[in-house]
Amino acid sequence: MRGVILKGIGGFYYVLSEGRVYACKARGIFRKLGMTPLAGDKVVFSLEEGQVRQDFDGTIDEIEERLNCFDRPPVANVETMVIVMAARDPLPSFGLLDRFIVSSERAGARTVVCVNKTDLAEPALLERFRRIYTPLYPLVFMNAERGEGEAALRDLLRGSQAALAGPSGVGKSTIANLLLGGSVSLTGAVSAKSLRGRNTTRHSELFVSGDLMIFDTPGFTSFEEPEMDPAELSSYFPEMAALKGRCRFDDCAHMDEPDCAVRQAVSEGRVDRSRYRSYRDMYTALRERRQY
Ligand SMILES: Nc1nc2c(ncn2[C@@H]2O[C@H](COP(=O)(O)OP(=O)(O)O)[C@@H](O)[C@H]2O)c(=O)[nH]1
Ligand SMILES: [Mg+2]
Ligand SMILES: [Zn+2]
Repeated sequence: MRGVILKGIGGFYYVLSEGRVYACKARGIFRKLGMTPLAGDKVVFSLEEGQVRQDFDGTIDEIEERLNCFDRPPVANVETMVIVMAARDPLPSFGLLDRFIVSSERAGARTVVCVNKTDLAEPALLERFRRIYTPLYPLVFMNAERGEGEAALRDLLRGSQAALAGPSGVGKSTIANLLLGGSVSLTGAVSAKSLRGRNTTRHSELFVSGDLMIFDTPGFTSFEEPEMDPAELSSYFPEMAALKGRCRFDDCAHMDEPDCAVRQAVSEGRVDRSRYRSYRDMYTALRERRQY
């Protein structure tokens, strides 16, 4: 049988398959290979039949190849990364947003940008988000406290394993509750309380409600600076990647080289200045770290 791991606790993995949850153990081979099954893993498992005393339903035989996986929090297969910023409280940082976006792109996730707390926003700030990000990613404006924007986000997340990432206080838990709200989790563990509030989540869990699948991920409040070759960076800025091959030098870093198509595009307003600034800041940081 095939299914997806909702969570792992105390050596048991709770696998959702065709609307039912099975408590499974993992074959010893995974430990030998140094592989830990993670919430979000797609697995093949077999049911244990005819045991005298069954304290579990099945055994995980295979873990399907992962799209991506993360250590902190420990989850696999984040298909959609919703990056949440608040319009205020806390004030957004475009540089931070772009760093989150690069991490998402690098992980091969589909990126969605969500601006919450629109009720507290200066209209000019929302306009700035709209101008910069509308051409690049799906952009959702929300007031999670009032449920505004919920339908738009729901439409984007249908059928895709999604995580909410962003600084603390921006409303990730409020949004998760809104999307999953009122539904009884298949594991019986979801409650508004477990998603909200102070109690830090000790394990990662994938919550399923109808056709939504959302990781409870208090850990996605900061990404570590991705360790990568600085030359890779521009490939995670789609508007720069689109200009690939147009610079004078094939290995142009789009920093100070002559006849750089990216800098040309910035000066003509085809690539946003704030995005380019984020690129420069990240590039410089990556290059400096390489020198040690
Ligand atoms: N004004 C306003 N407050 C919100 C909104 N969404 C969430 N909040 C509040 O912002 C605070 C932080 O929300 P929370 O979901 O815990 O943020 P998290 O740290 O990202 O999980 C809470 O007091 C929420 O009630 C919103 O759309 N507007
Ligand atoms: Mg939270
Ligand atoms: Zn260039």
